[in-house]
Amino acid sequence: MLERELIGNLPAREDGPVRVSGWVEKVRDQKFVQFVVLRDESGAVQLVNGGVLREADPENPRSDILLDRTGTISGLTHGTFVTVTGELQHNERVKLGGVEIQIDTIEVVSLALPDNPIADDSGLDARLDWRFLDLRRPEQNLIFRVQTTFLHALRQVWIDRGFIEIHTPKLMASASESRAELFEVEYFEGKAFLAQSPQFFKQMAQAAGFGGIFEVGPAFRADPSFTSRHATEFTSVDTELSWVDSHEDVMQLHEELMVAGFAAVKEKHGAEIEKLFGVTVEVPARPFPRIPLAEAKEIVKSRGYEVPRADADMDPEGERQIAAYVKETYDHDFVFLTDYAASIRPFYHMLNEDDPSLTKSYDLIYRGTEISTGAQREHRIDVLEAQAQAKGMDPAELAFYLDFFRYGVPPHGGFGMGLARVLMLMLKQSSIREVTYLFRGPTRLLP
Ligand code: AMO
Repeated sequence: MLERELIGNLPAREDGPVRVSGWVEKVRDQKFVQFVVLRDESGAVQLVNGGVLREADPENPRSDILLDRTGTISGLTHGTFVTVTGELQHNERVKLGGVEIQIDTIEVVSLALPDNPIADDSGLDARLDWRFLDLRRPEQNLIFRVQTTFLHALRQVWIDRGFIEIHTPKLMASASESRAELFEVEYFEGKAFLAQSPQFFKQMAQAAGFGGIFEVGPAFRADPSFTSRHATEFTSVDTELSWVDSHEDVMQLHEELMVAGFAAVKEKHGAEIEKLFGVTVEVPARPFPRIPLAEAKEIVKSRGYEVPRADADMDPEGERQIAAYVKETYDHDFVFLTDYAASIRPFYHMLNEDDPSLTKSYDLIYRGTEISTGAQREHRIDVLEAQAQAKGMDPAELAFYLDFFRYGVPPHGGFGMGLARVLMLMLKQSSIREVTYLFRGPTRLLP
């Protein structure tokens, strides 16, 4: 490994010789002194050259550099990667971290073309076209550090509880959720489908006796919409656990995971998020409010908005309205909407014993947007088969899945959560495109 100091560590270091590597963010070329702002993944620092010599001095071996007689520094284009050695000096007047580096040597490792294809005010599409340059911005870098911390905290909870991490196949012989929004791909002489969710395979782990499992992986939806919260490929955070009494057990696990994730992000990045995004990360209090869907619709109606179809899911405006109500009433950013009608839920959700028109399921709404769906699953094969039939599912296509339930399986439940939606809402970003490493949508397959 090339020896270098991370720029973020410099303020804590003592003055003296130092070697840093990064890319050039800015060059200010004044007559006898040059300033370069150098950035790496951890921060930015000011480099200084000159300020002492006015003309070449044969006695001073650094004379060429100090006067930039080779034009190396004045020729540095934005984005050029360099390695610099020099003298670290603390200086209170330097705004950037209170330190600067007097340049001894500068090596151009990889020169950038002079024309920067994007600027600070470029639109989102242009930024996504040049995503690798866009990701050099400190805000973007922070988003992915936040994502790493968030997922690490979730993993810690799962691991502490003895859950097993699984990786399910994304090529399937049949649909994993519904025929709608299904990508079909050529598969040798036949065809395959891209997994819309790990749903069937995470349930398989229950029949396999794994107890609790989790998966963080891609899910594919041939959804032609251009909303701020839909992608054709997204990262799905999934978990499933055995021996649940109802969806209440799943909601409790869900709460525990969210609290752990938010607490870790607040602790590690709270100050930087505040500085770069002007957003305060709030760790949600437990329990999160729970409202049955039918009641939520009544509440929304009493606020003057009627969800278009009585038998339908909440629409986006309904989600915003119920979130506003929950914020006013409980001062909470999250709400579980529960007891969805069976007519609008997949066949694998368990029905409510007291009212079989309802399912033992929920959606989790965060700041007015759905981030998750969860449920207790139907594990009794005769009931499951009847529910699949009632939904018009093709029994032949489901045969492999139904077999999971013929050889013994514990009661179980779980949820799936869109990772980008959580980050978008946590950091108050306008679209999941901002918080997805490389967004995929109906008209975007590049880069
Ligand atoms: P559902 O279809 O509601 O449930 O998806 C779960 C969560 O995944 C996210 N999501 C999306 N994110 C970005 N773009 C999309 N096109 C998109 N579609 C869904 C959302 C959503 O809440 N198998 C069930 C989960 C379960 O019951 O375990 C499922 O897939 O945040």
